[in-house]
Amino acid sequence: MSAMPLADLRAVVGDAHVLDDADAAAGYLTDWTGRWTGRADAVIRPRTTEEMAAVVSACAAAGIAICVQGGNTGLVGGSVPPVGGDPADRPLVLVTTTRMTDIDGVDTIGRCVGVQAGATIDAIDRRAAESGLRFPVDLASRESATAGGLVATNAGGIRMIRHGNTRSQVLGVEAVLADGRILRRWTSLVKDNVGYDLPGLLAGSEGTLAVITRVLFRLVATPGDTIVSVAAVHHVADAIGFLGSLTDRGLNIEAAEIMTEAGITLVEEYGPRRPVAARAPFYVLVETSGTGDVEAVVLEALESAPVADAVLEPGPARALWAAREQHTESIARSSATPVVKLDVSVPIRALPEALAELEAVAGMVDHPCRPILFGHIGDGNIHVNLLDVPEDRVDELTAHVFGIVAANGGSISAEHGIGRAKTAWTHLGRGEVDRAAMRAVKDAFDPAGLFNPGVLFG
Ligand code: 2HG
Ligand code: ZN
Repeated sequence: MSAMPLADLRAVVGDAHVLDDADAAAGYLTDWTGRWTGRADAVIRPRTTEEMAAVVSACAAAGIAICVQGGNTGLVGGSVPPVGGDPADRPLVLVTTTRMTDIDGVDTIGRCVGVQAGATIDAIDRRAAESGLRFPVDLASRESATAGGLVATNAGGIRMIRHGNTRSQVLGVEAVLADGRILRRWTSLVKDNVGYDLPGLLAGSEGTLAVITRVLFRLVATPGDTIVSVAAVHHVADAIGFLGSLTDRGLNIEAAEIMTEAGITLVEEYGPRRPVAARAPFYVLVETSGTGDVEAVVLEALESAPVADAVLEPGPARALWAAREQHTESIARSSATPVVKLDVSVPIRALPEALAELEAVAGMVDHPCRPILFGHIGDGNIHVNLLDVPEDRVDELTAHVFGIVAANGGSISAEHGIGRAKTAWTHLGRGEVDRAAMRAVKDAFDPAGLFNPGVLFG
């Protein structure tokens, strides 16, 4: 192994974009939740795919591990290097796509747009809107979360119920392989069935197979008139019933979220007003679209559903969304310790039981901790957030949560991925043969294990 080729890297990206000073690099090394702070010998900021390829080539030749970072909004520690640096003791660099923000013109006939990996959701959606279209992936962190990160984690988000996950939006990718060669699958053809779906494989690979540098995304039509309603309900089953009565009436569900009284009370302390006057254990927010008088149909559905109280407003209804969207930040501000974030899913029919069991988890350890549950009810996806958990109780609580999830036929990672947080638990979600096949794919793409060591495989 040779020493860090800093001069070569500087020649590729420019002096200003190789940060080997601890203070300059610090902002890139702690993840959004504050739980993980990694160690890297330098932070590298390439501008183009070719620069990224040259950086990877130089690192590969010198046996240097490479961690990849987009908007650093991930919630499982996958966007920062390992705490002690590379587990195999090699030098390690963090490459960030922060300067790779170009967005092409929209192809209005093929309904797609090519973007660099560092383009944010918000910027891509604004470009799509110029052509009357919409980027089908949306998350509360839309102003920071980037294309590369969305694809690498196969992000879900609030529009997944309508359009599917990020993988379903990827028509093409450009990515740098572990030896520095550039893989390019770039076609707006919806029918193109030649061999393995490599873009689909890179989606959800969490930076362990290649560095995604550009993405060709599908765009969708904007939904026209939408109605956002928030209903207070006494039982999760009532929320599910309300959703059913909307779809039975022919409406499209654009988003369907659930919150609890504890969550709304906490968020209210940080600004957003209560969306509904009445108090109830649960609140369901649904954005609907359709043809004809959508508002009248939603009102009719609300009248037939067992809801305690409800409000509705034409979309985008940002004020109604605020209480839901500010859960993550309010929770982070309120917890005395880094929040334990367990993003799980269960079959929708199991939600009422599973939510009750998950709420009770806090009482299972001998230390007061506060659970706040919320999530994407239409996808059976619950974000279990445990506040004030001392570090030495994290594993115990995680085991309880995942036990409940497994008993209810659910998944230990619904939409955030595995990252560093869940590597010890993947056996709960994938069998031995399945894990061995994933390992074989990793070894084929990255035989020296240079990319994102410690992510996904532990
Ligand atoms: C959301 O749905 C995100 O807002 C974040 O997936 C979830 O903070 C969380 O636990
Ligand atoms: Zn979510």
